[in-house]
Amino acid sequence: NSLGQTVDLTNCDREPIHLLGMIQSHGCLLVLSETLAVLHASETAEAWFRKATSDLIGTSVEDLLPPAAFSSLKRALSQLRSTTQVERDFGLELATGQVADMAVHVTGRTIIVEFEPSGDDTQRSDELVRSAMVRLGEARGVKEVLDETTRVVRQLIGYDRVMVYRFLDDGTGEVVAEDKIDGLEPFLGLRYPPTDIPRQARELYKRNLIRSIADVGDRPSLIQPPAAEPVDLSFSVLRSVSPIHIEYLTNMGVGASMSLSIMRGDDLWGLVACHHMTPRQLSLRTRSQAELFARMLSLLLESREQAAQVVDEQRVQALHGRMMTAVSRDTKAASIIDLAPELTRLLPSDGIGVWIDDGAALWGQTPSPEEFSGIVRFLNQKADGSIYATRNLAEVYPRAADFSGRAAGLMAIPLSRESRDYLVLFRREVVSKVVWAGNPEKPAQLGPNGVRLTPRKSFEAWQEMVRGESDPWKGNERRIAEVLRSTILEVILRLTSEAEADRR
Ligand code: BLA
Repeated sequence: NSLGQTVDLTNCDREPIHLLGMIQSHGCLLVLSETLAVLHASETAEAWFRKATSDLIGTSVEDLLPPAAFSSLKRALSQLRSTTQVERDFGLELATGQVADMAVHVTGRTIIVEFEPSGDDTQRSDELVRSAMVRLGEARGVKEVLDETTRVVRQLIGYDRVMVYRFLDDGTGEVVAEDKIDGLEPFLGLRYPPTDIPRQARELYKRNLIRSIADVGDRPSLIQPPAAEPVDLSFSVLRSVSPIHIEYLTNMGVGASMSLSIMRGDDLWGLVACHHMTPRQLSLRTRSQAELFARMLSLLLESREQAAQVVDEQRVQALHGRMMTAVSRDTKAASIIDLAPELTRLLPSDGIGVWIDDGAALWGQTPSPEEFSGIVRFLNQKADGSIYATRNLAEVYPRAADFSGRAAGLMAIPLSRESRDYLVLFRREVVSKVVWAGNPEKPAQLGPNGVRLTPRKSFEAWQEMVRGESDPWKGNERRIAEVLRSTILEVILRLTSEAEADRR
């Protein structure tokens, strides 16, 4: 390959997966010049056009296609405005009598035209998408939307397993929703390291929102003649698959795979990841419907997350009110700890500690009172009056290693401007929280990179990576904490000035 070396587990984020020079063999690909002459063709094109590849090269595509198909191609080309756009048309009759679906896009100075067999799975898909969007629109919260997503996508494409895989800030991912046939081991709730979907693959999925692998056992078709600079297949609907990923899917017993990108603005929020245990070729039309669905899902999710944020703001407001009452001139730690259930609803945590005037109160899973006072001394050294958050306290405060099972990460909100008093939210080690629920049986056959490329080993790799760490404190959670902090400071300021007025 163009990396000039073998791809293995150590360098796969550098594998140029868009430059492999091959496509999946159920279709054919032509690279055309600006004058519509064939420059390169996949080996499969011989069967599609009943011509040897050497005869195809140099031929005008007009001479290869019946008039209707050719005018469809011209129409598609006239629609193209950017290099991120792929035009499609369906049910075109080719010279061989074969009925094909076509995808057309531009890369650099060349035009890429791809043909695939037209499927018979397309009849109901428009209606399925409509009905799916209605059901999804009725799902209230984010979690409900994701659960419903796995059901409707499985209905649309008929795969054995459909998951929603969400990316976390550290590049790891979590299976947050799943719908599957009985008998498959569940992956719901499991986490995976960033390497499982390497950086360049994630970049690609941001630009091309659907990735389909029709047959994991396929022998890909070479694009001929090989070019000095391999054709950029980023937007190809037939792009062949990295051998590493093929090995992963094979080890998993998967026959076909498809992923839809869920976008949040310009970021990849997650994937709808779908597996079929045997090869399965979805028509381009059904895949286009799935892509349309994913585009609408991204918008819907964004609006649901915004709604959830409004609810959070209302909760902060409500809490503000109760804080006002709890924080008084002679505030005791115990009066704030009463708010723990509400606090943990806003800022998911496993335990809470409050430290005021050398008095401590603890709630839920926390360090012991002695350990807590050690933490407070540590915080006092750090203190600059702002919020302090870490997912791995032991890294900066080694004694925390003793209690990382109970409290691996914390977020400390200073309760006074001198910042000797704190509200501390604790999170336990995430590894001890997420457990593999599935069947520990070994897969029957393994590829050259062995067990590492299986979901179970991959899960273990994630465990290694995050050992001693809690779930990260997300940006919006820090913002909520910031609001709480200023609420509390405001109250304290008012109390101080009242006290001063009393004195005068
Ligand atoms: C791609 N890896 C992917 C994709 C998924 C995963 C969903 C998108 C392509 C697809 O739809 O099949 C990962 N799939 C998972 C995970 C689960 C799952 C985590 O079902 C869990 C249930 N993969 C590895 C390692 C490497 C790797 C260690 O596990 C490299 C060292 C590479 N994964 C890899 C590459 C791709 C990929 C290169 C891109 C494939 C492509 O689009 O060509």
